[in-house]
Amino acid sequence: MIHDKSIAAYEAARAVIPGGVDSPVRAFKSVGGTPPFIERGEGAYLIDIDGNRYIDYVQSWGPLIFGHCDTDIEAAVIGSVRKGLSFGAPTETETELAKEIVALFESIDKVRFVSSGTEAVMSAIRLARGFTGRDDIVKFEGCYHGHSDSLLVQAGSGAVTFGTPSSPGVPADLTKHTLLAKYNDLGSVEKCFADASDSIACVIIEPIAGNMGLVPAEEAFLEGLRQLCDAHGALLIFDEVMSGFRASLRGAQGITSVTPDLVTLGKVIGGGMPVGAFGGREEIMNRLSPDGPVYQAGTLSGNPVAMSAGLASLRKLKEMPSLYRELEQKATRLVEGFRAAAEHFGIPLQVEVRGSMFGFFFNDKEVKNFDDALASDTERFAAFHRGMLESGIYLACSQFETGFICSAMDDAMISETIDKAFKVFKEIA
Ligand code: KE4
Repeated sequence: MIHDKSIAAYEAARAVIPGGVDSPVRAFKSVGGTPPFIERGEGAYLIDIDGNRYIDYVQSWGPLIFGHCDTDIEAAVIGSVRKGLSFGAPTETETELAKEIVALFESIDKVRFVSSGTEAVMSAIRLARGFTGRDDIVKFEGCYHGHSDSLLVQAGSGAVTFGTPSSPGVPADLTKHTLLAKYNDLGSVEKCFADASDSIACVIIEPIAGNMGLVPAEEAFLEGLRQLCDAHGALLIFDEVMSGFRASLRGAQGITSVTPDLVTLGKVIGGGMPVGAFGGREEIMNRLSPDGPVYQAGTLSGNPVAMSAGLASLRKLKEMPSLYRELEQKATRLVEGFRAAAEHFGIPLQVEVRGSMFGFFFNDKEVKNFDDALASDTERFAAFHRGMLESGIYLACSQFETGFICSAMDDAMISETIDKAFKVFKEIA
């Protein structure tokens, strides 16, 4: 593949944008090489400015469950744009999207929209602190909840890639209120409550972790979190920014029997436009300004164009009841194909699937938490990623991310990807 134009574009970008990107993981630092600059998307494909075509398993890190340029979402956006881009005033489209989410998530009586997952989580944490009158929060090593200060502690996703899980610029005075526990290890959470029981406002978790690679929480572990939060008067927050509408039509809550007190959402609910949301029980949500004392605001929150994209996305998902089973079957065939190909060349590979989400670790041990994930062979991951990219397969550019299947992918694409993986595993064995 030729990448001359992307190489030039990357240099030009680096002159005026830090690292040449607007989000660190896009810089390909952990896999090497120049990130392709994208010209356009087309269904399941990305086309870069050098004309290279890739089957896209990233889909903008999750939002594009129908692939690129979905005609229904496009029509909704164009229709909305023609009425104006933004009003800074209420529109009925916000109410319509809120009703769709409330109808799907029994844990959500009311929901507020913001413009990113980070904003959704930051606001949910403030609401939990305001509702309980407590300051401390519990998060899990390897879980990523966006880049707000309190949560950039042992975070996953790009923060891991850069080896600075606790970023400079975050005051220790702030992170002293962030207690760390180990994923799938209830004893580590019991210890947090033993040390700080009456000061813990909430426990926040990705119920299906997608930012240390794909690592689902065990059902008994989630049940234990529920019991601990109830026993100590803390709120349980499910961060479903990624898993919401990706693991199932009801996110992880469509798979686990555990009900959280607050939920954060994003990605798919914007259909590719900037949308985040947080929701929960009415008694908690009513504490939010303007009815309640907990302040939270945003100029472009509930932007009508973004709402229209999200509404079209969710309404389409509701009309396709068999979609998640089909996507899960494709995801399973893909990673089982990867595993068989890797093992043929003596390369140990752990694989995982939840709905349309898939992950694989270059690791000879099952991955149950962040320490397990960190023991993966990231060099071999990088070599695999480079080989697949050069073969026209666009995978998440870090071992600590998750891949996605979209409805625009057919069985031939999955077979093509497996065939190409076989060749790359042979090269890197
Ligand atoms: P954003 O602020 O990036 O919209 O959402 C933050 C966030 C919150 N919670 C979870 C569970 C998330 O996965 C994310 C963001 N996910 C990453 C991908 N691992 C976004 C990609 C990026 O940082 O560029």
